[in-house]
Amino acid sequence: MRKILTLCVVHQHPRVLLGMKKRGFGAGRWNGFGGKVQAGETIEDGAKRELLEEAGITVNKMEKVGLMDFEFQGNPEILEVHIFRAEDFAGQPSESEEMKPAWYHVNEMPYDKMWPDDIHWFPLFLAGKKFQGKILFGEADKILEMEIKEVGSLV
Ligand code: 6U4
Repeated sequence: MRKILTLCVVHQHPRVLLGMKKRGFGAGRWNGFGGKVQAGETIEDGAKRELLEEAGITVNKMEKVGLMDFEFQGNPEILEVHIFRAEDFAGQPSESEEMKPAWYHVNEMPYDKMWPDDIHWFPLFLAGKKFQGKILFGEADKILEMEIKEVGSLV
């Protein structure tokens, strides 16, 4: 069983826009913006919709840079997360019920308050690489197995 999710990070070097997730899955962690793709929308359209809903900004152009499968031990569901990079946007990042946005300098990423996999792929993201991988999480979101590789293009 696969669940398709989006994750979009605005990267205006040397800063990135992250959001503190206030509720739901991953609450209490800084992350990109995103969520479930809805019936009838493309994955990219889903990512744009979530950016608007969660951060109040509009993005025209985004690039898919990562594809990660996340699994939790004992749970048959696979989270297929499509990761996008955006640079230009319109509007003013603003707090929503779900997320509180903040800019972080790329050298001061709050990795200890992010998903534990992020420290492994964000350096690729920040270097402008494309990547693909999978992670198996155990108790307390501890990483049990991890495979991340740089790829030339994404399917
Ligand atoms: P709703 O429907 O709002 O209750 P919720 O359960 O809060 O949904 P949702 O839809 O916001 O979850 O999606 C979770 C978000 O977390 C997506 O943007 C993908 C992201 N995400 C999930 N696992 C992640 C992981 N291991 N590392 C990461 N982001 C992850 O960096």
